[in-house]
Amino acid sequence: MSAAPLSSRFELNSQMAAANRAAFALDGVTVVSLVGSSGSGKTSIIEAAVQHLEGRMRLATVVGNPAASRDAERLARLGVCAVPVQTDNLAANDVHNVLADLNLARMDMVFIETAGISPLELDLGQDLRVAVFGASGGDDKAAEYANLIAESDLVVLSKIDLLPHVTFDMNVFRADVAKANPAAELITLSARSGAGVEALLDSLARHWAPDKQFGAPRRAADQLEWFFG
Ligand SMILES: Nc1nc2c(ncn2[C@@H]2O[C@H](COP(=O)(O)OP(=O)(O)OP(=O)(O)O)[C@@H](O)[C@H]2O)c(=O)[nH]1
Ligand SMILES: [Mg+2]
Repeated sequence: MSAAPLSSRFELNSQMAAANRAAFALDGVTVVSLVGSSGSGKTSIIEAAVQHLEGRMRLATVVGNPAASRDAERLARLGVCAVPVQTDNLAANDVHNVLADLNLARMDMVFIETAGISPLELDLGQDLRVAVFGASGGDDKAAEYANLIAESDLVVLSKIDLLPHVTFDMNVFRADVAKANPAAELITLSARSGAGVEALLDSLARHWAPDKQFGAPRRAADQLEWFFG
């Protein structure tokens, strides 16, 4: 069997992403994808966010990677509904296949974690895309992944507690982020210490999109203190 041409793969993924977006909107759930290389710190960021929120918000997660069940177990230990998808490259179709497991009607927010950065499958039906980098990965990664940053709403540099121990020029990284996407906010945080996690949640609240095309009535951004406050 020959592989589908790239254009039809992109088209198929876009259609599934649109179907996901409609399903998320129907249940009034905001969906944030965390996209970044393996080991950049995505699961740790979700863990830190869950701990910071202290139950003020009902979260579900989809984790897509070749050993996803381990990440899902980490999140489940914190009481988060976590659905693993064993794959190298999470696509919108994979997310669609697990929608029923997410209990969307009972959720406020869904995080989707993926190390897949193929432009063909970048759209999973999320409202916001966060590009994740780790300080230990090097200050050249914003230039290397400029296309991902260009397609993202936010950029997170995690593991900043490691900055004293690694060679990392923040000015270089910051300038490359700004060059790739002048509109993207850069948030620096440490999932280990918790520094910056509140700033990330504040930023997500600012980007909150209550008016979805097909959506049930949503909470307006200025009514979100109940879970971010
Ligand atoms: N020092 C430090 N280590 C961190 C931090 N965040 C994550 N780590 C470590 O970095 C490693 C990878 O973190 P994960 O959160 O599992 O990374 P990931 O992006 O989810 O990785 P994949 O699921 O494999 O794509 C783990 O050993 C974490 O303990 C941080 O803020 N500071
Ligand atoms: Mg992970």
